[in-house]
Amino acid sequence: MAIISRGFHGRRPPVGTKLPPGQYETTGFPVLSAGPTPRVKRDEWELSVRTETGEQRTWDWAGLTALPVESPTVDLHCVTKWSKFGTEWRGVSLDTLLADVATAAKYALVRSYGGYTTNIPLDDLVDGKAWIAYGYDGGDLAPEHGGPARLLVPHLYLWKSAKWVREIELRVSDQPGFWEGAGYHNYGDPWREQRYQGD
Ligand SMILES: Nc1nc2c(c(=O)[nH]1)N[C@H]1C(S)=C(S)[C@@H](COP(=O)(O)O)O[C@H]1N2
Ligand SMILES: [Mo]
Repeated sequence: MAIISRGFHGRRPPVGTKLPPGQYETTGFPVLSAGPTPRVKRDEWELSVRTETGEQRTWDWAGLTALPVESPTVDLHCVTKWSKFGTEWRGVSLDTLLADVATAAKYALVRSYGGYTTNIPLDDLVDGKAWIAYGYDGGDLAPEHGGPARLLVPHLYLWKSAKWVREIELRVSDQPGFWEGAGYHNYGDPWREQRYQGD
């Protein structure tokens, strides 16, 4: 019988691995921010969803935290190659936020306090795949990690998980966000190693 190499050759990771190609595991929680941490007080914080017809829904802190809370435990994958397993969050599912929103949009452009933006297909924000997270590891979400609240879309590279989230604009046409417009991949699937345009 031939000797079979079980080495890691293709782009397809071994079945059962939690580590996408090119990533390494860290137990720390690095902070990656393109600018200074915006200090948004909870009593001034608001999140809006705006549709392609201009309809807008806005939640303040009391409104957000009155919604049903979920406690997802997820793995995080940053394009700078660290992955962190089993992170524990508290937040509101995007399914809950979007339940009463009528839209034919296919894309979302997410805007943060401080000016950061990122674009995500609307399909990737629904069906239990994304949250507005305001709790982390049993406590409040720290400002440097996006508190008061951030988007959490763990099946995509972590740059899609906009910290200090302020607005979700639902759009008929796609529009690149901050990193997507700077050469990063438009979609950013860590399992297909979609780091940069052309990957
Ligand atoms: N508003 C905002 N959100 C952001 C960023 C940012 O610079 N500003 N950086 C992104 C990137 S590149 C990563 S890897 C994660 C880092 O999240 P963390 O600092 O909590 O680890 O936030 C993402 N969300
Ligand atoms: Mo990142």
